Amino acid sequence: MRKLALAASSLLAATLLAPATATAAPPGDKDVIVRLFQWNWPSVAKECKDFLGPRGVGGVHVSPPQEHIVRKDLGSPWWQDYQPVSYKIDSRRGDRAAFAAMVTACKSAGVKVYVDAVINHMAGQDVPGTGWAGSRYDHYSYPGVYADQDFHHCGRNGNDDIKNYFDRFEVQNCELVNLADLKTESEPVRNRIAGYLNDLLSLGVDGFRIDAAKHMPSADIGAIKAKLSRPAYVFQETTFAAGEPIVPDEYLPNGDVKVFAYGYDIARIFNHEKLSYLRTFGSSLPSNKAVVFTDNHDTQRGHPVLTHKDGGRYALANAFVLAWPYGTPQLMSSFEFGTTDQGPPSDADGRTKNATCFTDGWRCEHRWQVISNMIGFHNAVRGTNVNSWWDNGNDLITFGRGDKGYLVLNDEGSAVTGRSFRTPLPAGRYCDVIHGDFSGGKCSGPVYTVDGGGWFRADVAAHDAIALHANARVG
Ligand code: LAG
Ligand code: CA
Repeated sequence: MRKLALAASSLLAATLLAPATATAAPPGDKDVIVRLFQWNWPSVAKECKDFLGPRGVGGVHVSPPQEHIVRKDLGSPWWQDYQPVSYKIDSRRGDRAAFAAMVTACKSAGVKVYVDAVINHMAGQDVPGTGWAGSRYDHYSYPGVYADQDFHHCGRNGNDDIKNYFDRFEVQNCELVNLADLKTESEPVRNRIAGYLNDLLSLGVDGFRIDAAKHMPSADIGAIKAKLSRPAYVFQETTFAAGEPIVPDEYLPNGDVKVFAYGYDIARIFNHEKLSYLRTFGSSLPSNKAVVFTDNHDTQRGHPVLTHKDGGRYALANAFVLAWPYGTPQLMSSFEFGTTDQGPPSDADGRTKNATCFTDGWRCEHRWQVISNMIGFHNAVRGTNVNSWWDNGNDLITFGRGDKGYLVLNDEGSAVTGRSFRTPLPAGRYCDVIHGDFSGGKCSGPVYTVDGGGWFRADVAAHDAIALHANARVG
């Protein structure tokens, strides 16, 4: 199964452009974003201080902070949070004070905070209800926030739902799975949304992941962004399937876009094809506008991507993501789920429990040794180009980054033994951060000596890797 022919058109799209220099768009000198999916505010705050800051993560992408519906009858599914009821900052993850404290803690740990902003729609419930913070609502009525005239009623398909993704009008003016679709072209609606985002900015937030971006005309997002009180980093959820009229490129004037094909392509290459195909990995979108990821909360539920369930293969794929100079890497941090709808570990009231890594179903992929150590590699090689590429025409690849880093990925079914590798690194002793942690000048794993010609000798086990970089030199 592993050696399927190179046929898929998405790979062709993925290989159009050679990777450019790493000029990621998020502000600051650290660009890696970690997505702490569904983590509550005290846990995010603690993780910023204990781990994300010290490990050189640039930003944390947190789940929606606004008041949402409550579906205890369905076991409080995770997707409650994508059905806003008001813009009160009060959710299953904590109230306004807890949110503000989290932002302060992350900022003082040097980690920027990016909020998942659900602004295309409100809830999708057909019957009246009460939201998390006590706000009453009905399908097109959110007292004090929105009333019927603020919503689209597209008049199609009987129930106003989107059916035809090849019809631009329908995708942007009808309802995404029954979610009441806001008239983002209307000035009062834009002002209301901007008011919410400005409230978050006033609490110190640095930017936004724009949920369901493709369901709003790009110009509407631009008009809302123009109302922000200060500059904010924006990355947009722009899913795309071949042939659709709405393309991610349209959204570049507003900020960055998420490249979904990247995760599908990398999964296909690691699962069925050859790592040597990674030589020109990327997409037709400019590197400094692309946010890339192996998986996110949507794709890991039912799409052909690599996830924490793939174990070592997932770690190796993320090692490549972090070593390769295309796009801004976003790392996923998940909770285990048996069914698609299953929410995060919660108490009897539906409040999300503290995230405790590696227990209670919190998978904490961002803390896996390979992945977390490769954040250090990513930061060490920032701004350098790929060089010294070598592959065996199959599943063994190696490349350098400037004179700062070198990666060997062996996804062959057998070990490579006694081989010499030529790196662009200056002579010295380097910690292999795939197998060892580097701190205080010491390495807890194997150390390799690079000679004056850049060579070192090593064995690499099957489905394994070696990563050396300038900020992990021993002695
Ligand atoms: C997104 N990005 O653009 C989120 O990443 C994605 O997770 C959101 O859908 C979607 N846009 C809307 O914000 C999620 C679930 C849906 C869920 C929806 C609203 O994937 O399954 O729909 O959030 O909660 C659910 C039910 C639907 C129902 C709808 C309205 O699954 O069957 O029609 O609620 O009641
Ligand atoms: Ca819309």
